Amino acid sequence: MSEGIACLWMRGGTSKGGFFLADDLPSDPGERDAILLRVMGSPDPRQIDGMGGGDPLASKVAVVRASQRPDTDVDYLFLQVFVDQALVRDGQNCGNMLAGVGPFAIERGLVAAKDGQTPVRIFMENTGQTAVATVETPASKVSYRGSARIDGVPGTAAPVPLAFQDTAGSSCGALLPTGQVCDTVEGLDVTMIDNGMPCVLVRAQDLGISGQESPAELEANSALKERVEALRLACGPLMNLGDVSEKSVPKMTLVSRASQGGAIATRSFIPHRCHKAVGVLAAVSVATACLMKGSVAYDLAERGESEADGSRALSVEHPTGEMTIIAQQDDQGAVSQAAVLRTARKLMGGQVFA
Ligand code: NQM
Repeated sequence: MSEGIACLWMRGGTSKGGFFLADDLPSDPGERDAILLRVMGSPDPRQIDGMGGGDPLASKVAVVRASQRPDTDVDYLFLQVFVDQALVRDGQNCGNMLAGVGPFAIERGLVAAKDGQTPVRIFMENTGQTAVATVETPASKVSYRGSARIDGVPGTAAPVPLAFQDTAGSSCGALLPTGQVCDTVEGLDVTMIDNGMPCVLVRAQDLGISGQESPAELEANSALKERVEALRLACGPLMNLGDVSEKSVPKMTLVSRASQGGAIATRSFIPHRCHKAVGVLAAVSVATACLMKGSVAYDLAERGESEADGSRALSVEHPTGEMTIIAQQDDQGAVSQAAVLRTARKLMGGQVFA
């Protein structure tokens, strides 16, 4: 395509990528994906011929449209453009890119800004669930500047709190797709859980590592990577995800005791590269497992006390800091709502060429 396509390039949380209006892309998914592969420069480990950053966290796309639903403002479809394979996948949400969706929707006139803060109700098309993002809009304009700080991103920016409800079973059909809080697969104890993101939790110690290694150390450990991938391929069908050999889920999350005063420590393969931080909905799923007796996370976790309103702050440690999930439990102890603080920044607006 020689004509440019309108887009904003934005950072959302600890990820970045292209934000498009659905009407600016072909409606045919095959045509759309061919364009997005060209835009990102995939497949190529360096993505040298495109906008992608040679890392799955910088090879992401958000497609946004006005919602036709009565209870949401916009629909958001997340697409993972693989870096070194010619694949574009919609089999997961992305809670980090989600942080850019509210500001983008206001910038593009899909949502009218209020003077102060503007809540944007977002239907997440990938899993059919809803999130609410609160965007700073002084004088009815999106403000990206502020004093909120999130680990994994230098400096400060305007806060974008995200609230999730009813994310259980987003892709797997049930919070615990096997019906068990713990299973043994490939000789390892695992908790297969989906509270917004299908994750396989496994104790780092059971894989012969401490769980405090850097992503570079873990990526250099080819024996570990092979074992984790074999486990992932075995868990996929058990989680109702089918053959996952060409999918970006489930995420493989190695858990260990927190070392910085948090609830638990994580190292996540997403699924082949090791996350420099942790995914938002992956952290919600980990926090949920920390509250479930019998899970591989339960005995490792420091749960602290819950507040009078039933909420509980769980700090999920990751390689570049931590992400605090505020989990709301119902009378049965199940996590019914979760909230997390993110920030976003508009980086570039213009036309991208495929
Ligand atoms: O779990 C990366 C990210 C994500 C996903 C990935 C995410 C989430 O950090 O909600 O945000 O797991 O592929 O952007």
